Amino acid sequence: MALLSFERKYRVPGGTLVGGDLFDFWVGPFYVGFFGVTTIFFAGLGTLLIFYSATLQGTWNPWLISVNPPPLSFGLGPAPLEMGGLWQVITICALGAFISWALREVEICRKLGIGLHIPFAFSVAIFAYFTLQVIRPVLMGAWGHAFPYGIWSHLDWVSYTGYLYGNFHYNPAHMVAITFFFTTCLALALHGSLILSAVNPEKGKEIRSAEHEDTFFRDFIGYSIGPLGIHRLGLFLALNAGFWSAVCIVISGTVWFDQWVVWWDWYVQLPWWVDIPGGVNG
Ligand code: UQ2
Repeated sequence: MALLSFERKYRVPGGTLVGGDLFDFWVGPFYVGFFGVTTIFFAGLGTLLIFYSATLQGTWNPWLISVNPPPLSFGLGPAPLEMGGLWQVITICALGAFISWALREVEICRKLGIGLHIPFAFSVAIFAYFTLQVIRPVLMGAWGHAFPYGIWSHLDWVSYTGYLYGNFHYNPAHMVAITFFFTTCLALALHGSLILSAVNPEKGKEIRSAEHEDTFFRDFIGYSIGPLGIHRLGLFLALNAGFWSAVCIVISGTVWFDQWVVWWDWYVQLPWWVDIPGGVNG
């Protein structure tokens, strides 16, 4: 079936979570729904407020625009608009837009009768943002611990926050997160190259099938995870990358306050080598 007629066939009413059939329509190729309306509202308002914030800041240099959270002294209270209040409203708009976007994904999945894997996966990204901007600042007692909305300024925040704990690469959860990011790249490189190799046979030959893909890896390493398995693995790796990133930042400044290298003292002080000559105790 041609793609466009397929889309028309599956442009079915129903499956909405909110609003019944009130917003159950399409604009061009885009499904709207109640959450399409709320996405536009939050994204539009948030963007306008970023521009308003830039006028207060007095720069239109895109690298230098920065919407900053309130100073630490404001704690978890509301701040005046020009002193972090805009950041607070923009953060609410961002979360409103992200969550609306996820729920619009849910409605589309329900219409099509497919699983909820995509909104679930996107929710992990929202969770990582929520951890940085809400959970950790609340645990630490001030919105000022969240990151600013600016291209340059958020990089400065990452650098500052990293060095606050010495060398962030010693954070064990950071190590786990990076390992998942790298393994995600490995899996996608293997998968992308395998698929392209199968669908790009010599000129005039038929494209190769899943059996060829399996056989390549069985010949090569004695094991194939399979065409469904590689996608399960990919999703698992990618979601874990986001999840452990959230863990590595939320534990910094809430349950761990020292330099991260100090965390490894438990290893250096294991009883079987803590007292050897030339060891940490001399
Ligand atoms: C595979 C398979 C695919 C794939 C890939 C593999 C036919 C089209 C890439 C090979 C993947 C393996 C062996 C797992 C590698 C493990 C890690 C942690 C990266 O077997 O089935 O389907 O795309």
